[in-house]
Amino acid sequence: MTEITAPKSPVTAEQFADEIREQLKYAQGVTVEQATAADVYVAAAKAVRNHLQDAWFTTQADTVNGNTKAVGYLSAEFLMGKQLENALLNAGLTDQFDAAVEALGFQPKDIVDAEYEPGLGNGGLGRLAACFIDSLASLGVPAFGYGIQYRYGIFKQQFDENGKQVETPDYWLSNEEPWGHIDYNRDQKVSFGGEVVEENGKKVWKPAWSVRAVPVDYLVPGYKSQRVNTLRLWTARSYDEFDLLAFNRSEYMEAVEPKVKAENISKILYPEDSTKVGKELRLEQQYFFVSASLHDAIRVFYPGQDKPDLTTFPDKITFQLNDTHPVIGIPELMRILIDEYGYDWDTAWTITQKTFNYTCHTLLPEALEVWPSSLIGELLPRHLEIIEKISDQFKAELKDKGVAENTINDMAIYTGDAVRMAYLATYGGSHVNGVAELHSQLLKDVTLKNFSDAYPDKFTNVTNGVTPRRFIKLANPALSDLITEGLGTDKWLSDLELLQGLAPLAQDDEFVKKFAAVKQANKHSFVGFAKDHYGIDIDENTMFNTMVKRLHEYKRQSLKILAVISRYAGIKNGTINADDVLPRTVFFGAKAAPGYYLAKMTIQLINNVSRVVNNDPDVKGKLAVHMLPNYNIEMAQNLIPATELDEQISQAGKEASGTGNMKFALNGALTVGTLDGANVEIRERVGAENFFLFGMNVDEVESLYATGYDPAKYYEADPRLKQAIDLVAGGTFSEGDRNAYAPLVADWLTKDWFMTLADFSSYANIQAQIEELYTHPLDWNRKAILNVANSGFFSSDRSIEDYLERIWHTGPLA
Ligand code: 9GP
Repeated sequence: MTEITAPKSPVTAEQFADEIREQLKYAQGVTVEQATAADVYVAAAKAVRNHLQDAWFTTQADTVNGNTKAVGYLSAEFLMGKQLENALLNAGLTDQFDAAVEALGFQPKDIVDAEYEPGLGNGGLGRLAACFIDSLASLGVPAFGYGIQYRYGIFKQQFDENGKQVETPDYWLSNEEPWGHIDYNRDQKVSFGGEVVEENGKKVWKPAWSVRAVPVDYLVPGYKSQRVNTLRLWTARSYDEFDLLAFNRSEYMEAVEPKVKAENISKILYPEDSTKVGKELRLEQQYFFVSASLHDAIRVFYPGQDKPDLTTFPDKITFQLNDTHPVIGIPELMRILIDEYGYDWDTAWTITQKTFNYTCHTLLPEALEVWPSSLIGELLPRHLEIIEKISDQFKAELKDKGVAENTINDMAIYTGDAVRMAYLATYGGSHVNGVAELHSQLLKDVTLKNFSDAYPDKFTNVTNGVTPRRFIKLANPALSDLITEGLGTDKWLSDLELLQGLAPLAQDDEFVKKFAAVKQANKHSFVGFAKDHYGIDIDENTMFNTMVKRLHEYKRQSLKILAVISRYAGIKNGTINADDVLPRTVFFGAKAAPGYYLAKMTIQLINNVSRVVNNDPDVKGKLAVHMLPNYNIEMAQNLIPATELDEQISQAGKEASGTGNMKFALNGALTVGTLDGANVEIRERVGAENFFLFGMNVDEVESLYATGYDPAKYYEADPRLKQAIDLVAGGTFSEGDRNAYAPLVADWLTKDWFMTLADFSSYANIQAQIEELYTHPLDWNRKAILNVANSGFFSSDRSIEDYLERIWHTGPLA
């Protein structure tokens, strides 16, 4: 094992300033006098990267030469957030950076803000992947994140004058991007299409076209671990850049067609997280990054070997399949082993099954990918054959286990018409996990029940977590300082359960007041942030009440906006005494998939409720509503620390876990929520008395479905709800146009698949309890402290330790 060399730091601030100057001068060609904040950002990023370089090389060498199995995290999304502050923190260079940029005549915040946030993920799934690679590096576990360097990330969201969502492309690479190393010499060829022929009794795939997968390496520095792992994102390039003959025939578009076709593969992140579009390109993307990554791992672990002993592959690296997106890796590894390295089927299968594990992140059946077999056959004909054979083998295995014929049919991986990727992943890997206790239980009891009956030992749970470095230390420096003061140490940043030491301080009024002051200061900062970014005025002496997440019916933004409307109507018509109303500012942040009609209409409604409420003098000072555009990591880092009440109000049994809920609890917000996803575990840990629970549980939801759900009944039964819906239907939020929200209203009254109406009364009723507590700031803040103190479990470090123990069976480098 190579000796771990300490990172080059500590450098002095002067030295760091010199390094920035050098970068500006030699790499960027600008003087300090000419430099803008954006120039200094690039220079500082490169200077930090240089400091991480040696530790990166050492970690790579130890990963290959040591005896510790590495982790390969295969994920179509890595939602990293801005990198500079995080890299500085982990490299131990924050103070030097601050002093250096000040010496150069800049404000550190302006430099950090100059970074453009890469949006290579849709939401929770991608952000979880980013937290996990941070934790792997911080724990010193050798790991590779493998994904795609999309040219366009998740769309930028704006609102038009009618409040409708408008999507614009997020061209995050339009300026210099200082973090990635593009490595043309470690490229991989990925092929598609064509046919399978028999040659000398062997199946030979003759693909029709190929693209060049070029890796772009991002350094993933661990916090205080002196380890730097790799995030390898593939970008697609063409082997045929330019067809000169076509060009000379004046066929200019044709001349670049192969290039366009190839580069399309890594062009755009699908702005979807559960519905299905753009099938072909999406499958191309999945195969592209998975095939390149598997070949890359063989290159890394068996350098220069023509005939490596790949029976040892699962001892070198274990691959985690993040949702179904990378599951095509299972037939691909089979193909590589059989066709490229000559292993027999059984040996290949043993290696493959040992190599992969699968995390399922959803409970919505429609979010488990199912590919038409015709599409797989066209794009990956050899893989389709392999999948069919896996499917047959699986059926035979189930038969041997005595599973009934009809159950075997229900469990088919390959149905003839389609391939069910979740089933392939469950059979083709060693372990399957859900992402919260309740979710894992429901996977076993419902979604993958037959599989869990047949293979009970495969199933386990790993509750999600979030990195405290980004989501407490960087997002909430004031709270971090107070925690460190309270605990007398900053070790909690790498051992989050130490937060429990804060629990007794919830009884110490002086500490509670300091905690309240931190929250107030964060609210004040957010008021400034919102003014700068969105041009809005916010009253910081109101309760900050936040609901931020993707827009989806099951998450029930509708429930929140109906409750807001009902509050508004109540104040207006006097059923609620205005003097009794606790002033609140309600924040929403949510992107809707561009093709998701009702989700987009909900955004439009929220924007228009905001317009009406915020301009109505009758409710001024009592109620304000803001739909903040383009929710992203930066907004999360600013809004979460300022939030006092967090909304986690999905229908029970639909949110697999949620991770926003963890971030809010760790930043001292109280939660109003249902018994869903990780809310269940958060409530258990922080204490039922410190969590505002409402609504039906999973069993109640199920029995209501079973007995026949009639939403109109709930509309008739609660005058508050009726009034709110009537206002929407009557045109109050559409300048009198009664049709504007008709589809949404019709859905609520006749379908309401996620039972928003059934949970409305319970949700509206709990508000009195929330507001009563809020009028006693000491009591409120005591509970908020207990939320922080008891949420240490929700560190992604703990999640990774659970994966290591339950699934990966590996650990830190020696
Ligand atoms: O919807 C889940 C969310 O509940 C969970 O927190 C996140 C990370 O595990 O994954 C989300 N799932 C997806 O985005 C698609 O399966």
